[in-house]
Amino acid sequence: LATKSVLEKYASFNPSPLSLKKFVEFGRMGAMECSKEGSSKESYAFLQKELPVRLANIMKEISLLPENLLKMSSVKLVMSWYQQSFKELIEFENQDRINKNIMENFTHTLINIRNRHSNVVETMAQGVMELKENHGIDSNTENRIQYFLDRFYMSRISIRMLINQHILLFGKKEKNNDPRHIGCIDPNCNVSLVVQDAYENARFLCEQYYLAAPELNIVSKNSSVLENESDPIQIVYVPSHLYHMLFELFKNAMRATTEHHSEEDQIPPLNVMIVKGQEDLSVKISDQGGGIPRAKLELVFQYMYSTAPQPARSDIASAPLAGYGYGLPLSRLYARYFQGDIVLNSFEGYGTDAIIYLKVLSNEANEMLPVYNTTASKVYHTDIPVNDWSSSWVTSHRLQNPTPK
Ligand code: W6P
Repeated sequence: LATKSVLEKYASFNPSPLSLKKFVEFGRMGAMECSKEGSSKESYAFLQKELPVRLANIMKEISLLPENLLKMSSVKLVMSWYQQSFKELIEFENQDRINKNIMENFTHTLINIRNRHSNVVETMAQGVMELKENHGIDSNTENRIQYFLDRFYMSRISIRMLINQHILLFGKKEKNNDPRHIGCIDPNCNVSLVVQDAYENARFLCEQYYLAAPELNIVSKNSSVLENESDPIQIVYVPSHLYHMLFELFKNAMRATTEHHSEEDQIPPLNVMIVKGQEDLSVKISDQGGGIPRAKLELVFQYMYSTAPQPARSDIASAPLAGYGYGLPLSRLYARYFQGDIVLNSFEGYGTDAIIYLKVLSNEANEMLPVYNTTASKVYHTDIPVNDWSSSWVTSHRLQNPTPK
């Protein structure tokens, strides 16, 4: 009962978003010997409140999920992890006489939390899949779950970002960390290098499965007025996030291309364009994989669509390239997390353009965080308004009822 009121208290605060610029400025202070101790205490003071706030906000939303989903053992398990982590964090409440011992305990607690939550995505996905198998999901429920999972996974991405930064900056140093990185942020992330790395690894999977893979062409244009046209394109970013998005898009592009041209002896290449403008960094991956009907485009970002029993589930070897997993919806969340996006444009009968947009300016790259409030809770309690445009065809493609904001 005591924990419940503490939860209410923290859930009543809005999360405080940080920009990539703030993360970097803060991390640079922490890297200097003269300010390291002060920075670590400041980080502790911030996280000691901010982490319970972010946990509490999303825990309140979990509790609004459809009843039969809350009954699933996997969802209960996830909830118990959140409760345990919340409890461990608020033990640091009111410990203002911060000493070295408390700081080390805090870092250990963060490492523990990170490990405890490492299988949250899979476990939550299992709950949704079981619900679908046992009860079936109507389109209202489906929309609510989509709305929830986007917010839930976004919250998780943000919490892990905060935890990782603290551990990397103030925990025990691991040897193989790039000294130019600020925690997991590369202030000079070379986009082309990450593109090539993601391509090579997707290509390896593709060749293993299809014994062939499309080649890669890259065209870059640095249009930033602050830089030379010949300068390599770099931005302040989390390389692992960018890699995750590119790897996922490459796998999809390769699969479509290789299957679409399986009867031919030539596979058309993937054409990548990287452009840095004043505000936007754009990466376009163009494939000639035949495209997808426009009406089905949004489906590739839907968790419920991707959790449909997949033909390749039993065949481990084919799994990495088979079906749309959670890869695309999660990739789009990574892009949106720092105010970017992923957009798909299809040319049915020809191919698909997948575009990653990122913020060039690190002060504009603010965390996008779900806020628990009455607007959010209404989505779970209100039936989605009826369509006020006549369009019978939409129904059959499950595209009606956009989630109200
Ligand atoms: C396709 C389907 C898809 C999804 C994501 C990225 C690229 C592609 N190409 O045909």
